Amino acid sequence: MNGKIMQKRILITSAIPYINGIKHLGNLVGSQLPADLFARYNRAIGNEVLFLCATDEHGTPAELAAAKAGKPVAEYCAEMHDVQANLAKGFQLSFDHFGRSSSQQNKELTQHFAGQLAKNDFIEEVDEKQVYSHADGRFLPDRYIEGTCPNCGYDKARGDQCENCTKQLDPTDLLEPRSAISGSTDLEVRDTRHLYLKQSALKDQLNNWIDGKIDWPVLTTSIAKKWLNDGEGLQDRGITRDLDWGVPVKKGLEDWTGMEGKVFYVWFDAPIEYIACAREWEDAGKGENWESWWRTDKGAQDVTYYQFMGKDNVPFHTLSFPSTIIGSKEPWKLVDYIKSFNFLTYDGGQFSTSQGRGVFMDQALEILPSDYWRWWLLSHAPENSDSEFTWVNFQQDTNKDLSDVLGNFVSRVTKFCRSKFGEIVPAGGELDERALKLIEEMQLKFDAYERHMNAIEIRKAAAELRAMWVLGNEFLQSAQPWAVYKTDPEAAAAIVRLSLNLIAFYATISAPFIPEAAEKMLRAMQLPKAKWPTSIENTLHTLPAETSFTVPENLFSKISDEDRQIWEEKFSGKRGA
Ligand code: B3M
Ligand code: ZN
Repeated sequence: MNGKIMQKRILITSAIPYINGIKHLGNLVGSQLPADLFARYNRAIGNEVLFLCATDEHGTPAELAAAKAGKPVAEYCAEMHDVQANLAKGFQLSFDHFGRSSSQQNKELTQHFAGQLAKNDFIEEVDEKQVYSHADGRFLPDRYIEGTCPNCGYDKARGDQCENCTKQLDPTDLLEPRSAISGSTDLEVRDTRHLYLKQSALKDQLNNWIDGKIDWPVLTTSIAKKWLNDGEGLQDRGITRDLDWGVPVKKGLEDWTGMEGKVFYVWFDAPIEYIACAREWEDAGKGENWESWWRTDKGAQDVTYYQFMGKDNVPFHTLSFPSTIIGSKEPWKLVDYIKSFNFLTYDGGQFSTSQGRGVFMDQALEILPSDYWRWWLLSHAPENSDSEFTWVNFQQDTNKDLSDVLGNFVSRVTKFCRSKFGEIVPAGGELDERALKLIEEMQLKFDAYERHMNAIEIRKAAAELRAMWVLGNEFLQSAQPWAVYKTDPEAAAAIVRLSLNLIAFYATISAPFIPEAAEKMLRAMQLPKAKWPTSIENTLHTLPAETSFTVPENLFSKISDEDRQIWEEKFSGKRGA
């Protein structure tokens, strides 16, 4: 090696979570957590990483949640942003910046993009009819109009669909329509003008772009292709709303005649926040030259950009946001790779925010350290199909992988060494046949691990990592340093030295999955900074003989049957009930 690694520049964004409420574990594993895994891994191997996330603060749900909390919406969003930022910290999500879509930076950029799209003739003004509520003093989006279903008589049908008989509805189809916000029946159909993004005009370009992405997950490309080519194909999208809260509709700095009092649709400004967030990052003094990450005329031509999201967000990232970027005819960076996820289900059903069913981020951290959740969620990431969280499975897997395998190895090696050689890496002895075989097998697994991490094959990467932990444990079990010590202390020293080095190795390579435990292991081995292994052979000399270490505190406690039962009960229904 010439000592100089080829450093890559990696831009990573996670779908930005809605502001209205605390996210559940299904949300977490579908975007922020795998994005963090990938960011940590890339930093560890020496790449330059910019990892961005933010809260998604606009739209009707934010307004309604604020009203429910009895707070002005700006105040509500500021508070909830801090709540989410703290939970992200609790889960060790290593964002370089956690921004806000309501930022001034995003407002300017969103208006800028709209101006460019208008200039390039990708915006159409359309007159529509919409329901206005006198009592609420506002237009009501479809889902905020309720009434009786003309098809089945269900009295809580929504303006877009009856959830009882699933019939698709228009608000005007409802019998006895009323506002879902105030219950008022004083409604009127009014004319209103909206802007549409002419995505259909970009259909061929989008198709070609997606066709070039042969290495993307099938989940991502199949969803994109479906919306591009199925049925009526790509539809133009309304990008404005009659709301107070949001980015005011403007063409750059210019007012937009006929659009007074309107804001951009939340899904128009939310992805633009990925870009604005880099500018927020710079403005907050955390870095510089944000445009070098986003403008291909200013350095971003050598950036590789990865996005992480749940499958329901894929159309917005493969069609709408690229339309915004391509339609601007400016050299903004397009995404290079979209990693998307299926859903995590909860104990035979859905996680439900409205019913408080399942485990939410704050509750999870109240009962266990983040590594338990990170490990289980990532090693069961819903990559190729939905996956299910059950308490039994969570208890079994974390007890086995974290306590019985990894934790046990670390504890046995360090304690045995302390009792026989002291808290010092013992000298003497040579690696025997068994040790050499271990190194060989470990190398194969490590190579596979790196391959899967590079390809963002998360479950496969987790399986290799687990297999490496198991190898160490099996080695210790068969090498039996405690027995060998009685007749050949030197040989036992060699086994222990190798095993202590394996702890340092495990700490380094496990850190993207379980950063807190990895940190404890490193500290115990008195290694201030982990260096990513170049080969197993080399890395096993990280701790030479005579280096001192300490026995770490217990890394993982087991989840008891009793705890499991209590939690099962507690999270089965209404949150807080
Ligand atoms: N807030 C939806 C979600 O959290 C939405 C993602 C925006 S990504 C630009 O699932
Ligand atoms: Zn119905």
